[in-house]
Amino acid sequence: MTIRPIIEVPDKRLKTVSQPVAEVTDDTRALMDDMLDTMYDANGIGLAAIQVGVADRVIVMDISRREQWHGATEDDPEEADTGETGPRFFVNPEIVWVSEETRNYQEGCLSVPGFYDDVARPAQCRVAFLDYDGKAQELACDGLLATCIQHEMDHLEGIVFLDRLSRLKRQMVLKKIAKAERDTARAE
Ligand code: QAP
Ligand code: CO
Repeated sequence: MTIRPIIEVPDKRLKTVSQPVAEVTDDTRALMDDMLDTMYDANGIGLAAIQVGVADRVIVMDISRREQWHGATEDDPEEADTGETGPRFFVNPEIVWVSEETRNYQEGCLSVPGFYDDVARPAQCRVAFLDYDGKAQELACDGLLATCIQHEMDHLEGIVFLDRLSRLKRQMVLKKIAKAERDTARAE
């Protein structure tokens, strides 16, 4: 169990399309354990392997910890108790169904620290995947779970939530990040 460094925008590696995992092995589980430690340490609710530089189709999530994450979810009564407990692991996830109904959710990302914005996505979805033990599973997702799994699956395609904002907003965020970079470089 090791905390790994999280890659941040505008690092090009975040644009990589991740590869399917041939088989869930002890190595895959070690990666998932590290990812979970890394995510908890950073107060996150979801993390894709590419965010720690591994281009495998692997995701860890724990939305029961979302009170730790200061997104705009607190005041949503619908989300008050999702009954979610503990971590979830997804290997080679595939979306097998999405609802026509969409929903706006304020998203953040451990690879875009300090920035949050609304993204519209299908409100519900069904996901097929392999679990921690390599067993095939299917899961019906709603609310934050549906939003989070779609956000994480975007990472597997090299997509960051900024790519789903307007060009103007994306440029603004990237400029701010570049400026913050310059300021720290100068201070060193
Ligand atoms: C993806 O993101 C997500 O900027 C997971 O300062 C988030 O865990 C999907 C985080 C919201 C749907 C809704 C971000 C923590 C965590 C930050 C995260 C920060 C501290 C982001
Ligand atoms: Co993310």
